[in-house]
Amino acid sequence: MSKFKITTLGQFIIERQNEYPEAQGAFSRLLRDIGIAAKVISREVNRAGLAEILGEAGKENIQGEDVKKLDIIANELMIDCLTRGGECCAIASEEDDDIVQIDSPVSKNANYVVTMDPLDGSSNIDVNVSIGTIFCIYKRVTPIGTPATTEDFFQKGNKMLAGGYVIYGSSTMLVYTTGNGVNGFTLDPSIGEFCLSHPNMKIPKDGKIYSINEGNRLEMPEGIKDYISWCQEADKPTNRPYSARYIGSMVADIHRNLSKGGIFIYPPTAKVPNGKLRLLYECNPISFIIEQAGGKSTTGKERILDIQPNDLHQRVPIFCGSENMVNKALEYLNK
Ligand code: AHM
Ligand code: MG
Repeated sequence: MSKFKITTLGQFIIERQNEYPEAQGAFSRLLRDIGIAAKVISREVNRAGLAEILGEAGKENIQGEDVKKLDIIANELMIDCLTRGGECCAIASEEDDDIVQIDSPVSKNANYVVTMDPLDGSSNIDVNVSIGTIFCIYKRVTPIGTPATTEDFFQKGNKMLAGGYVIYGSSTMLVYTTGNGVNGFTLDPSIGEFCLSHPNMKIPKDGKIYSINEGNRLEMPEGIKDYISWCQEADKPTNRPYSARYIGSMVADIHRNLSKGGIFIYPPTAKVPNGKLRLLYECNPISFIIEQAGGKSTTGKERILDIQPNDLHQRVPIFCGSENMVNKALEYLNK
């Protein structure tokens, strides 16, 4: 028997594709295309400091060329890979106001749409802190061969075929689910492949970490202020006080809490009554992963994945993570 035990993302997708009637070749190729884009974005993120692509878009670099911001580069790379792959007919991106139609001969029969935040955590891009890419795949609902419409994107999260994120951290990891558990792959730069490193990821039911931007505390609903106070109280049996950890990149905060247990909250505040995070690009894919890992994700009023979207850039509050912790936060919110 071979000692070569690595399972690459490509191998894994092919091995698993028979498990899903929805996930035959085309869908597998689409996931593969996202994996390719992730590798290129990872390379760009790693050499960003050298390549002068940090900072503001529109400014000139020393060669007098226009500097493109890293999130714009990531957006273009994702669109490019999805266009070349031929399986995606349209994309809704956090970076674009409207749907991006893919109008290439290879995409004529494309049956899928993708929503994405190509580079999440914009405040961390320039300062060498973990950032991420987030994506969802849906089957289109309008006829193949016609231009995609918002109808294709206004599908509830529970219709999603796949959701995932890539974290560009101390290593680059791709984590995704197709509704049958969550699997994580670490990029091995020496062979340029994502390798299965975290099979069947599960979020602990309880944790000791709460992640919320406490700078906004005075603007939060009373229930959330009280919940934060509860997290900070000393109580040995419930492992309190909890630790506060807030990176400011949703992907990184979620990835840590998924691994260790914890709760992530972006609440409604006086300034942002619907929260800050976007349903289509951020909350839906992350909620699918957290639920598939055994956790819970809600706006405080309803399950995120059951929300009927009505705007591409719709925002919703989110309480997401270890089930018991989310339930406790809801208890306070609804008091
Ligand atoms: P972005 O899409 O502009 O990067 O904003 C999303 C990010 C999330 O990654 C993070 O959780 C949140 O914004 C942090 O916001 P705040 O600084 O208001 O706490
Ligand atoms: Mg974002």
